[in-house]
Amino acid sequence: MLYARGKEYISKFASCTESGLQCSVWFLPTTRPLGGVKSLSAVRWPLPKYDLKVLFLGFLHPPATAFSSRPFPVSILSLQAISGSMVFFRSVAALSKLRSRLAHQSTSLRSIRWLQVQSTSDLDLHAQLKDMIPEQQECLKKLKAEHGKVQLGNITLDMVISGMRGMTGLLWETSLLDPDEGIRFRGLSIPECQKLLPAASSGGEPLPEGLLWLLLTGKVPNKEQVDGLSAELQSRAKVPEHVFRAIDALPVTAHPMTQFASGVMALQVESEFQKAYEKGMPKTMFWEPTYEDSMNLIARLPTVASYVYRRIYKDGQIIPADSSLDYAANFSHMLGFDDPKMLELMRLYVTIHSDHEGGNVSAHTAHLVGSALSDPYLSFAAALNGLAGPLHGLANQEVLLWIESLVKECGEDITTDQLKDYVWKTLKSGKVVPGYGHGVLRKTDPRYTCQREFALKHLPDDPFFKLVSKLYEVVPPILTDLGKVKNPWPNVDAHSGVLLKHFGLSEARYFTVLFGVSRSIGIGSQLIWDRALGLPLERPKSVTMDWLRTYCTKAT
Ligand code: NMX
Ligand code: MLT
Repeated sequence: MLYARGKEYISKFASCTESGLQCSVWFLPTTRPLGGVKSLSAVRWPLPKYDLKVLFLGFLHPPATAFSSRPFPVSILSLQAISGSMVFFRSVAALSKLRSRLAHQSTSLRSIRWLQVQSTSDLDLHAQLKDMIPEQQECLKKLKAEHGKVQLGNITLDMVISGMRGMTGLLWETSLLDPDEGIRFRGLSIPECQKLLPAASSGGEPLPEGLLWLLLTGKVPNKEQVDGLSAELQSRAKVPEHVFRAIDALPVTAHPMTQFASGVMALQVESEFQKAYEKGMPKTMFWEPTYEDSMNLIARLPTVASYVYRRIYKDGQIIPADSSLDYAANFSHMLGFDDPKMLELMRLYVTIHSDHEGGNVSAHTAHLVGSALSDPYLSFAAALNGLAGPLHGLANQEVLLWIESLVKECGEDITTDQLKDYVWKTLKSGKVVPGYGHGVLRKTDPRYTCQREFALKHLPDDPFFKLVSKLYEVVPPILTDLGKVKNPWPNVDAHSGVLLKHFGLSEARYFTVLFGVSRSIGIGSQLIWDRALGLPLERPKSVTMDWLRTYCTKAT
């Protein structure tokens, strides 16, 4: 047992030797698993023989480990010798060896998120995946062999006829949603991502490329890796001419989501997966062309999306890409918005809309369509059509239109009573209050909260932001009074529109396209893993009302 920083202790969990170099994993029990990253990374322990410094940090999710009977997050510190570059590279090898040994050693350790990596090949995302995939395939195989018959819950008739709410039925590696806490991307909450993922400038919003890296590998990338990925996406971003012509075939009045989804369908002509499948390839290779398609798709969407925007709202005057900019900033630039604060907003926007576990309509659709071995373009186009529904992604459009019609009716200086009347009027007309409620969340969406924080920092006096804040006070009690709404709190869509409007992107009907560009990051990442893990065709059982009646009568 060793002591570090006063009261806290670290304890060696496992170690191995590679080329004479010892490599160890240490646990640091803490209730703030990620809070101390900076100070920890500066800590040195005078361990015998080696000058060790913390280079890696991850944390083990509850439940409790061998070190405690109560559940607490545990930081895992992988210590590495730093006495010379040779040693450095050998220690990387040692760490990899240790890592795969640990994965087999303990079931609880499989939930470790390895958050830092260091080596030259680590700059290559594809190489990293290639490394990780066999390990993850083994994990899944073992899980199935050892626990295949374990029940995850009881399916009730209610679940069957109420949109499968609460029914666990999908494997989705990239993110997980907690009803109270909200989304975690590979184990990291939004504030943790804001703290840990590289930003364009110090203290800024996370770069979505960093999130893409995290979703794909489970590791927090460093700035060098993110810059490399930005460059890779840029190199893949060329959109063939026929895509623009396909969009041009639609009337300019067509909904932006229709134009966008049509553009994605036109991109499908380029599918590597389809070509490779037609030629024939072993199942173990499926993930490779899926990777190519997903990365190309993610890279090309900003160009297609901005084309749609400029075509509809700016007389078709296209703005070329700026290769000096990162993914989100370049997207904003191509749309026509170069205010540095807007670039920051776009980075935050694209990061937080990217993934929301697997059961939401768009993600689930992509997963389902992909399970038929339809390529990522076909799968994602299908997802976009789900995202275009008003109960899902289109809600961001609905929110701004709803607030604008409120202002038109009552002016900007609206009283609380007027607001209440407006909400009730909406409900009595048979409509939902857009931006409120959720199929899984039972508290305020952390994506709402981080957008609110952005507004408080950058546009505290914006009249529409003030209205959104007032609605936050007025709507939840009314929805609670209705008695049937399971979650009266705001979701991501309640806030996004007023931020975009503040910086001049005020065309509400376009908003869902932005959501779509971002969602490609989560969907694309998971599609790669779907194929890497060899997930099968999705085909749940359906039954008739007669079947249910007979079954339930017999059962009771
Ligand atoms: N306004 C009015 N009624 C609502 C609302 C709302 N915001 N939210 C739920 N309800 C109603 C819902 O329509 C249902 O009524 P009924 O029994 O008469 O059919 C009842 O409350 C129970 O619904 P819940 O179980 O609370 O919610 P459910 O899981 O079925 O639906 C949403 C979730 C998100 C579809 C629903 O809350 C909603 O329609 N919200 C408004 C639209 C919205 O903001 N969607 C965006 C979701 C996030 N996203 O980006 O995708
Ligand atoms: C999403 O981001 O997909 C929405 O919040 C809807 C959901 O999670 O069901």
